[in-house]
Amino acid sequence: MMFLYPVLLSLISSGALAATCPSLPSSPQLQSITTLPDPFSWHPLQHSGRVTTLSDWQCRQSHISTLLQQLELGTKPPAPSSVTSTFSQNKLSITASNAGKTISFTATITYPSSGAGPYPAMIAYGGLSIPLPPGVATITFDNSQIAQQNDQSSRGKGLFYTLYGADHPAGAMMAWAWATSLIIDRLEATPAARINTARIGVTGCSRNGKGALVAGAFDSRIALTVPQESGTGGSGCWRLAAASEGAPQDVQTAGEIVQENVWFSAAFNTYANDVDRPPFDHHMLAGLIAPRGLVSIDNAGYQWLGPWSSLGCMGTARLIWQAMGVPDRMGYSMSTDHPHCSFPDQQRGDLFAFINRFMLGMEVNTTVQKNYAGIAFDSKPWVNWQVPTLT
Ligand code: MCU
Repeated sequence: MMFLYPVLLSLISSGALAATCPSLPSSPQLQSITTLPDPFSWHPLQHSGRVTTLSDWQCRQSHISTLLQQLELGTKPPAPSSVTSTFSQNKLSITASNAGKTISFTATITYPSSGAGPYPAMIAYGGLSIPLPPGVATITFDNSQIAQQNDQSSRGKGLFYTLYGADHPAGAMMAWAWATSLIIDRLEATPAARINTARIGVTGCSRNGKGALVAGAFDSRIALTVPQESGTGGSGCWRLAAASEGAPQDVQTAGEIVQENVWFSAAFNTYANDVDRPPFDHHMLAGLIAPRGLVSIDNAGYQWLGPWSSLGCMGTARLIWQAMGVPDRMGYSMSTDHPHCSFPDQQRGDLFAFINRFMLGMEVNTTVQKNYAGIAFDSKPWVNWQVPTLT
């Protein structure tokens, strides 16, 4: 005992012992929650008290990640047994094999016109629809080739499902997140590509914005996540969309979204008309990104996107960064009406502050909470929990 004591002390101070994290029950008992769920409660784990320390919060984040995968998004598989890549000109061609199946896809890099690299890089689903300051590379890949997203008939179609089988539980967004992680893996292994993998961003607009949020939530190497006009299923919360539907025009809801497309796991169909049941909402999906950088770019011009829902949902998400002591790492910008996915000048400074800080490493102020359209969200009926100061 005498000589074990110093070992014990050093284990505690290194965090190795503090990292005990109880596992969730395999079929958690869900209860109906009509407000935005408390990110800092342990529900549905039977546990007294709330999350109070940063190490508890890490554990709780892993629970939230598991629950989101189980009930909404489907599981993200680890990199398959064999992944190789070749790099030529500006193309990274990736080949992945699993259980006798092989697929290939390509990511295309557009380099800044000056400097030698390694460069920070923004991964843009389907193509870039935000401006970037000089010095940032762009990486595009065809996410719809990885998992199709035409309509309900797209379920199980795309390269991801060729590899893992058409009945894999991952919805399209989780399949794209998997491909995004593979791209980052191969960039790490390919110095000739001259990308600084500690300064990766991910973005996309609309449906691809929903996907960008998921990618950022499920790969901790992504330094900055930029969902653009992602609406319901992205920066919006299911419960808020349900509450604002029909007032005065249609807001997209979970019930509609699962009919329209295959962005979510088929497992989510059970909850699409019962959105009070999942022990999370999208403030907690966003909260998986904390303490990394997130800036949500939204557009007040389309009721279908649920602007009130996005404003309220992301404002609530920011409380998670606040609890971690870093509220300025999460930004919000809601523009006035403009055409969908055409980035307005109004939001340029808000976006660039985040890129400058998290991708270009500049010391800039990222306290960005912009609501140009002046939408009012009263959090009182929706947030009935206190924000802890995690220690
Ligand atoms: C905002 O994202 C979607 C929306 O969820 C769909 O209902 C609509 O059909 O398409 C939007 C989109 O991706 O537009 C490009």
